[in-house]
Amino acid sequence: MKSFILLLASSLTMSGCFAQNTVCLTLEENPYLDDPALSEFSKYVQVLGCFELLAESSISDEKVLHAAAVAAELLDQNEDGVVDDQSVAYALASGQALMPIFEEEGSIAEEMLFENYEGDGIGAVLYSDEINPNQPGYWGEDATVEEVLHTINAVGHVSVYPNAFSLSPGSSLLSAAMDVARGGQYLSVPDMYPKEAWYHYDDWTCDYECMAIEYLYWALVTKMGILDDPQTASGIADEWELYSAELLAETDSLMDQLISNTQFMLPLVAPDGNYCPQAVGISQEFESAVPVPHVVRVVDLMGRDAEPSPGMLRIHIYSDGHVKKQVISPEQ
Ligand SMILES: [Ca+2]
Ligand SMILES: [Ca+2]
Repeated sequence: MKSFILLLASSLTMSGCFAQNTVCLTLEENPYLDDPALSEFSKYVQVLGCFELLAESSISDEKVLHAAAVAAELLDQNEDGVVDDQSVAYALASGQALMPIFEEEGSIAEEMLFENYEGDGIGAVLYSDEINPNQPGYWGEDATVEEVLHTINAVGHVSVYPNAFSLSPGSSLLSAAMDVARGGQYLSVPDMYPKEAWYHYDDWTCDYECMAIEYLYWALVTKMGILDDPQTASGIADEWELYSAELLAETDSLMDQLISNTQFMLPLVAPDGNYCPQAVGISQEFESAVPVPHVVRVVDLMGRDAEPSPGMLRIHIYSDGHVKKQVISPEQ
């Protein structure tokens, strides 16, 4: 057992895990150094063949791997190493879904990206001080779950299931549910939301589509249960009132039914920052490789090397260190 734990620990170190979280994903060098939009990044992780992360050199390996683990967990909820929804995997891969991680606003990497990027694979960005591997997804501590969800939803679910998740007004089950949640169909932020609204985000820079992607995020993390504590509930109340799965089901049944529909395989289990689907394989491999102790030396009572000899007491020394006195009977 002790050896197994050591083996597991060393295999994790090799995959770049230095924290208490277990992350079996590999940090690599930026493969896009020739692309002017992406050349200022140095760290890279590729997740399950469909989601890429690029980070500036100053971002710790632990934070980059945390963001990668969260992406993997959201895409592969049963952690078997395969994206649960292959249609979403295909949409993310063909849309070149990418999460950039910057040291701070206005960093060189951010400027280069905004000036030169022409793709549609970026749904959100992350900054170093928004990442806390010890509090995955916890409001005010770790924005990783939110920003990665935005990207997966925007590049994946919206295009795979447009009738369900299209973002424009009057286009989908999502937009219909949001119009109820906000107490009306507001193409821009109203001066005042009606009293009965439970989703009342008031950021003027966030248009209807942006409101819809935020609404989808709130509903998903509510269902995951990671908003369900008094501090978070009061902290988010000015934007979103439904902090528990029970409240969501009672109050916003349209959205609750939409995200619970198993057809869409949306992530409803909160990431815990640990992602290592091959862990089972490691333990099985190790157990079958446990060597059976065998005799490595035979000595006599004086400790001198000796041949087994009928009737004589010999001491057998085994490969795992234990010793056994043995007398071969004369008949043999
Ligand atoms: Ca899976
Ligand atoms: Ca996990």
